[in-house]
Amino acid sequence: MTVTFRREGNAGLVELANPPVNAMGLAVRQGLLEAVRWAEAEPGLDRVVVSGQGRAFAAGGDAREFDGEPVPPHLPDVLDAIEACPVPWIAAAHGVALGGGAELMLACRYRIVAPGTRIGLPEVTLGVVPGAGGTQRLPRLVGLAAAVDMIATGKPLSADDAYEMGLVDAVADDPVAHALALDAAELAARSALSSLDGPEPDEMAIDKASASVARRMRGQVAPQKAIDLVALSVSTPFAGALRQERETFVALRTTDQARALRHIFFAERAAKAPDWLDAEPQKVESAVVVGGGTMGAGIAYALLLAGIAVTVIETDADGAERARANVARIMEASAARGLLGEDKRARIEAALTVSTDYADGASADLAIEAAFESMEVKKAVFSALEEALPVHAVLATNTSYLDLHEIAATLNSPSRLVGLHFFAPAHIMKLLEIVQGAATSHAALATGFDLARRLRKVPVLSGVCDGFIGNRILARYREAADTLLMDGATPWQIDEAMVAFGYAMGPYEAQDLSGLDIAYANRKRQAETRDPNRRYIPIADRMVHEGRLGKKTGVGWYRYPGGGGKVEDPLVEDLVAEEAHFAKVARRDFTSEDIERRLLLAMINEAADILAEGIAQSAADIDLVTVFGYGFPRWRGGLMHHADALGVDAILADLRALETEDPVVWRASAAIVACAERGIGLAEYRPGS
Ligand code: 3H9
Repeated sequence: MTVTFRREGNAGLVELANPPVNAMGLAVRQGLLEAVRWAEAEPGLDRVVVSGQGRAFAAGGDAREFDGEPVPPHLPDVLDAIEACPVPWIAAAHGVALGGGAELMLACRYRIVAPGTRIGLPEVTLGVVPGAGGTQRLPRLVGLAAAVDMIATGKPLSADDAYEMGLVDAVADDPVAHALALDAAELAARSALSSLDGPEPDEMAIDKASASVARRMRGQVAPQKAIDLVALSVSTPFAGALRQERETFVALRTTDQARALRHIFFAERAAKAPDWLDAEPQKVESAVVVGGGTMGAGIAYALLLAGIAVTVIETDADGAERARANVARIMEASAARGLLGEDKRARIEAALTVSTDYADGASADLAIEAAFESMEVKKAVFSALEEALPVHAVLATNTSYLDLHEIAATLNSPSRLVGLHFFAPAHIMKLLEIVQGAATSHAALATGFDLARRLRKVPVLSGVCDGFIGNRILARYREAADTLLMDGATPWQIDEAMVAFGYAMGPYEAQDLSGLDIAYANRKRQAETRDPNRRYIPIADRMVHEGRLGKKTGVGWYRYPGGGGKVEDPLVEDLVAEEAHFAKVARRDFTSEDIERRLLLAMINEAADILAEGIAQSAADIDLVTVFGYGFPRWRGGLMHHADALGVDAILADLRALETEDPVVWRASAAIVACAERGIGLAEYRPGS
């Protein structure tokens, strides 16, 4: 039974019982309708109290059903029946009431929530609009401005905020008991929200919401549609507006954007330790972080937030004080944003030690090395860690590029070593690449996955290769961009094309922010092993030689006068033209479509190689890496999801066409060829299959 109902005195008690979060699929909708019919037939009831079993009231419509045809009874009809029931319904919610769950509350005559409940209409984050009356009942209850803000952003409200706004009638520790104690006459006098007049017009609120989604949710279709529907509530009769809402919801469900957003939603939830791991994670109560620079301080803060005591090791006393200041700066910024209260801050400060002596971390269960990217430095760090830390401690490196196997070879027990690749800022970015070396033990891997869970990060398993999953794809993206630059495009044209695709910024602006020197050092490191037949574009090297390291030097691909916003720099165009002249390249024009196509193909082809080599476990893992670590637009579902939307046949045809231009760079990946031959998408491809 996914919905139970029983009588207690004059009250009907209805409970959603569809674990884990009471998603409102077909069985729940049928159960609710049965409960309505039961309440209608039951003599002498003066109220029906609906609540949720387990940890939530209801997480909304069952998104797993959204790929198929809608099956009746449809949620809007069920909620209409609840609203029309002669016995008044009361919502008694706890945990979360989201999407259809919040709409169920709005169909009731009275709404009570437990403290800590989150109430929201997050449909736009799944690429749809509220489809069961939310866009019409909410503005009638709380007014146009509050409703449009909540629906357009999809952000849930706290119980207190919902109460203040008038969305809920009471906040009570035991919402069901509170519902049972309500005065029956007062309850009977309450009106259904659908019978109320529409809200006062508020064009400013609508314009503000439109401007905000155009900026913050650029490229996405659902948010503006949701705003348009809320605007209808002012003067369109309820039934007609509800029909339009339903049509919009049904049409959006199967759009590419909604499919992509659902894909990422479920992929994120599926990102867990793989089934084949047969060891328990090491319990981590205290950790060592080696290196207190930007990355190390961010990692230390993330660990501290999760309740892990941290010792940051630095090379000298100045370094140790800088490390403490770096963590303090992050705390300051978090406190300023209201994310860190006084109590928690005091606890964190007490749990942080900075030191120059590895012996101060002697009781740690985990060490994360975030020191300078030099093999010699890493080797020295790990031999010191192995000497100082207990044998059970897991040793992790945050290296972005260096060979995990070479580091492991210096350890007495290489099985203790795992890669934990964080992304800057480490306390904010959700991605954690967990790198498995040939010798890495299952216990070390399990510890990495457990840590990701505690830090609320999205873990993705990666094998060992240059750059692991994410940076290896990034290197190809930049190589393809530099080739376009050499052959005729400008950095601003390339950036604009990728921003139009959906990135927050293009590859050149992004490099200016992170600094051109890091990629330069990598290219130098790779010089000896680089394929001599592969075309090499020296423009980025020349930029570094000329001191154009990016925003930190005031000039990079762009200029930043006075440390402010970016300005296109004609000197860069001259520099590029000169390099093209030296290389005897006849430059030509590229359209935005050309640019987008080439950059995406370069990334997709590299990612397909990463799959074929077994470095990534699945296409969905690559999607998570690109969305949570590299700014690939979430609403396109990640790089491989987007590739499958383009179609492997089309991708292969494009690669074959480009192969005539450069057979080394555009050689089609074996995984793409295999998918095309077998008629499957990259999502279904498994290495060795
Ligand atoms: C909607 O309501 C449309 C209506 O307006 C109109 C309809 C006609 N569907 O996240 P967790 C699964 S659209 C299906 O790990 P938490 C989830 O996949 C919906 N499944 O737990 C996972 O499965 P598994 C609007 C769902 O405690 C399990 O439940 N609602 C749904 O960290 C546990 O989830 C939303 O957008 C769903 N709607 O977080 C809310 N929700 O165990 C989306 C969850 O197999 N959901 N599952 O991996 C959330 O934000 C979070 O899941 C929630 C719980 C906060 C509820």
